[in-house]
Amino acid sequence: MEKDEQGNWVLGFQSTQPFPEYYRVVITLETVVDPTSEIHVIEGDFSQNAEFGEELDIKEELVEIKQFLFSPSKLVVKKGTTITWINRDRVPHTATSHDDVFNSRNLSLGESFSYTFNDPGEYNYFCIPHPWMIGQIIVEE
Ligand SMILES: [Cu+2]
Repeated sequence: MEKDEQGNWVLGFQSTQPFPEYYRVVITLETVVDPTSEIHVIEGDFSQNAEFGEELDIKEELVEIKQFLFSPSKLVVKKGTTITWINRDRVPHTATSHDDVFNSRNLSLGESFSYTFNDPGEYNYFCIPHPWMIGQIIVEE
């Protein structure tokens, strides 16, 4: 581990959440610990682009596609939120908006697609091979 200018320990890790990317994590330690000791983060913020000292605002959400369902099927988020869909099924699925705002194309097992919602509104989407699979994203100001 390394320390940043503020004395925070900085480490890289692969999120236990099923995000497909690595996140940088800043932990402020309230006690002195041996840097080789194992640290368990019970509560924390994470962000891909956070600067040191910046207040972290989590704007990432995950929708899992499994057993022919979008889960959660409805999400309410703030504008600027990036949503990642990941396919957990063995058959390909898509996340395709009705108005062509986003289209993941076919996602195989384990593949993911991300889209950042910068405009408030209601986005309805479905899966092209299985059009009865539907979901909704509501983006608030
Ligand atoms: Cu599908």
